[in-house]
Amino acid sequence: MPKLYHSPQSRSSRVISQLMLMGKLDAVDVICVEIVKNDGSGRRDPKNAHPEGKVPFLITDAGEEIRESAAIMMYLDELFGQPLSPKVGAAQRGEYLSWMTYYGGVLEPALVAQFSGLDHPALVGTFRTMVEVAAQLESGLKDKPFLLGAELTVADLIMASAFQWAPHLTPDSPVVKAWVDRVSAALDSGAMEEFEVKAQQMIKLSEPA
Ligand SMILES: N[C@@H](CCC(=O)N[C@@H](CS)C(=O)NCC(=O)O)C(=O)O
Repeated sequence: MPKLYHSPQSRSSRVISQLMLMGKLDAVDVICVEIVKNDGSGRRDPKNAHPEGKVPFLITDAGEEIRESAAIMMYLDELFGQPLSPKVGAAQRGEYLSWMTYYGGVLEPALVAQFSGLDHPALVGTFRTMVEVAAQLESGLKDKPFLLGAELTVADLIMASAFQWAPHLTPDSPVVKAWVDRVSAALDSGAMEEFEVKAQQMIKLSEPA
């Protein structure tokens, strides 16, 4: 069984949401770990196999280590028969891959630059800003409920997760806001909350005395 390292209310929560949506949460061994938070609280958990103590982190049945949310989410979708992405070679596969890599390559750096108040020509030159990200989302969502069309894919899960985590940074666009709401509505928020409470309890139980 693949091992997923997870910490509640973090970037690994979207991987749990994906597994729930695919009905595959039981097919993965979720190891709940502590992490160091942005405010300095928490600790690096010795149980976490990630080389820098981050989450998410996945170890496959063959022992291969996978880091980065997008890679982990694509791997899990593929492992379970691609229920949430266009098949390899099918139409829109390229568009899907673009959104998946745009997340880590552009959206996250632009979002972090915005909330930390960083404005440097090198950052803007390399990544652009949330203004361009908002424009891309608006044009990508024109006349369709999800990024690739009628069906929700992993691309929606990862792209919308940024704004579920930081609603105040959601672009001021009715189209983008309605899409974030649609993605949230597709997820089982009750089951997710219950899971996160249990995950937190497991972490507490394993804390050093
Ligand atoms: N680009 C990585 C970022 C992973 C990441 O920074 N995760 C945070 C949790 S939200 C973390 O583990 N922080 C702990 C630390 O930095 O030590 C991904 O998307 O997987």
